[in-house]
Amino acid sequence: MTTDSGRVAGSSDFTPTREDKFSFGFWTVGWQGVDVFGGAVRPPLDPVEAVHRLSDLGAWGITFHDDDVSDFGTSTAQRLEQLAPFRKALDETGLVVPMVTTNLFSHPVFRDGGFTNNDRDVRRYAIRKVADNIDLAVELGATTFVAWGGREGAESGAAKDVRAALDRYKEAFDLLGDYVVEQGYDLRFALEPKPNEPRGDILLPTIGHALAFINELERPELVGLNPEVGHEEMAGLNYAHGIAQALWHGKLFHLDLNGQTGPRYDQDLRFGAGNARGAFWTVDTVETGGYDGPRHFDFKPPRTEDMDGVWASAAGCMRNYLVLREKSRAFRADPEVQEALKASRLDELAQPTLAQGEGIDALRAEAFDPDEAAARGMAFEHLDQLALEHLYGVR
Ligand SMILES: [Mn+2]
Repeated sequence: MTTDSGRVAGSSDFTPTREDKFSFGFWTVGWQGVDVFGGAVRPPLDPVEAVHRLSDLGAWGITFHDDDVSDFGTSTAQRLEQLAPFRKALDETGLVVPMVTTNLFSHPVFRDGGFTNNDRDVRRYAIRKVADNIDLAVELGATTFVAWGGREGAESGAAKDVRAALDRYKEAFDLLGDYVVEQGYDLRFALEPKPNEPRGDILLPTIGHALAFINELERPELVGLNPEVGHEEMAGLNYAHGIAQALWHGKLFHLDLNGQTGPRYDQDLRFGAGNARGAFWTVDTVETGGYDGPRHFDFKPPRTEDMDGVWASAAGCMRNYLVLREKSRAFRADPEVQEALKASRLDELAQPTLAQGEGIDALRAEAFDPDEAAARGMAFEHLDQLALEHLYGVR
């Protein structure tokens, strides 16, 4: 059966739609390729053009840092005025702004960070800058405010008293949480962990560190996570496991999808490039784990690319997600996979270890033969082979 558009019903041509909720940071397609070894390779991108091009590609949303769309130091009122053409483009296309974030890392004043800068004057300025940008975010309809503390960290030991810095980090989020509640804003914060780069060591380096920090805040319900694929993989961690735990805590407020090849500099490859197997399990976890927020891409089209390459890279992020989503669905629907899951006792893992009313005594009374249990294989290799065959496209 085919639809009007010629698509075969029940199969996908991997064309993104608004329902897929794909969003892009303006700084991704707008990245001019400036890195530590070289200057710009591409012209500046007009945010209005970014909105139209992303909309044409099938995206649903666009996000930005305050200083992406107007100069550092611009007041909120001036920013809103300057954003008039951008907002017109949003209206024309139907693209939304689900998230906004603040740049507390580019200007030299943030050389030692914002909220945890040793310089108290800078900390006071950083909080003010974020409060101003929260006003802007709400004005544009954003409900998530991402906080990446890229310069909150150190290169040397005595330079940063980590416990004092965490006190100041908490102070900032407590204050901003109060601000959001007092203003009646429908806005939640999403912390973005990263282990290093640009600082030698960044505070809240992983999902786990950030989750523990959130529990120390005065309004933990307002604060969750924005985990990035590359940031976890830079630390050698399993991103799918990380977001699964964030979901378990009810803290997966937002996502940064991109590609990374193991522990090295932050590559920000398009989603699906780099660790392809990790990308498969990422999509499987996002799609089956109860996450319904934006599928947000935070990647950097490599410096090798001209603007045609940039748009090809952006389209590739969405296409790879849809390809992997179809593979994940096919994997879950495969009767042989369902048998293999049972053979690997995933259904048993879902059962409580003790039955209702049982205690330690029941366990002590049990006749259990460790040698007999030790002889049972887990059958995980067959299960994983089936997953790889779906990923490799031979099932
Ligand atoms: Mn990154």
